[in-house]
Amino acid sequence: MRTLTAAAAFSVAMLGAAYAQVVLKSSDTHPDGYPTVEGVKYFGELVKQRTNGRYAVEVYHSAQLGQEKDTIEQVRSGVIELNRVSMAPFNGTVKESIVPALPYIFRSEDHMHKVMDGPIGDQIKAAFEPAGLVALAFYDAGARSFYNSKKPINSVADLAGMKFRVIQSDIFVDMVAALGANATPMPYGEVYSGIETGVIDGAENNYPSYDTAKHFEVAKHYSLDEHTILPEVFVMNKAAWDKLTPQDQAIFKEAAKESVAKQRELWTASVEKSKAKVIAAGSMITMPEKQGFIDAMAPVYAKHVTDPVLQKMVEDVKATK
Ligand code: GTR
Repeated sequence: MRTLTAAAAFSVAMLGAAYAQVVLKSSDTHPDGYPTVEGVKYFGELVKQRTNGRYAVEVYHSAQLGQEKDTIEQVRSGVIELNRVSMAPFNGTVKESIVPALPYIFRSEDHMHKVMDGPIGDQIKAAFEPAGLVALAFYDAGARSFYNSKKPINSVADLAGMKFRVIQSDIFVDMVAALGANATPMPYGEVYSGIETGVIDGAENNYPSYDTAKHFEVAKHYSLDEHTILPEVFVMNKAAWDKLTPQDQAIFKEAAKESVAKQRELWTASVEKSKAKVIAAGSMITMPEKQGFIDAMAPVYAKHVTDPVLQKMVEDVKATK
């Protein structure tokens, strides 16, 4: 009898634990194994451990839940609880997200880290709240550069009249126009066929994206102009966040912070791996003369940095040592 009662109590406890688990869905456009996917998985493991299994995270990689712009709507409305996306698609909704997307605003990846890990990063995080989101972490995405199927790019003049897919942000459209080329914003998932069919001449991204999205197969010329060192952002639906106890919020925050260190480590390794892979596959790399690109960006700043809040932020970024 005693054994039976104990067994019954045990299964009730198990049942209770199973029902108590809240599964949070997270989206990512990248394939399994990509540093952002692994960063969020790591976050999920820490959260699960530290909440004794009350919360778990399921990462839907490879754009299973849709293209980035659509999944941003899903996380804002609460259809999914979490999302890892680039900062650029937020440029139209979260004003402060414009700052890290500006061309050549960061002197180096180290400079970007100092800014995003400090008070300006906190200011940007806070700006996501009115959009119904809590920005949990910023992840690395290296520097974005142009690649194309037509010819090597060594200077701004070489870009004249070419057609590039850009990430969905007006900053990028205007940046490409300022360089004398044409920009078409389109979802990431359509870029490969766009280049293959000649609808566009190329796109712009970092080494790991150029590699894992297989764009290197159709665009052999990669020119490292490094126009933006654009971080990623890992966001949570604000209503879902508000349901957490303060103790659980602290667990989520700490897990997010630890996942940043993990993601950065994986990022550095993946850049090297992708670089070696695309070069071995025949990609031709050029190092264009950068100053011409930097000088061409004045109209982008003149158009997008008119708001005093943004002007101050840009100054603060520049002053960050
Ligand atoms: C990648 C980024 C993705 C996505 C993609 C794009 O570097 O990690 O989140 O924004 O670029 O260009 O659409």
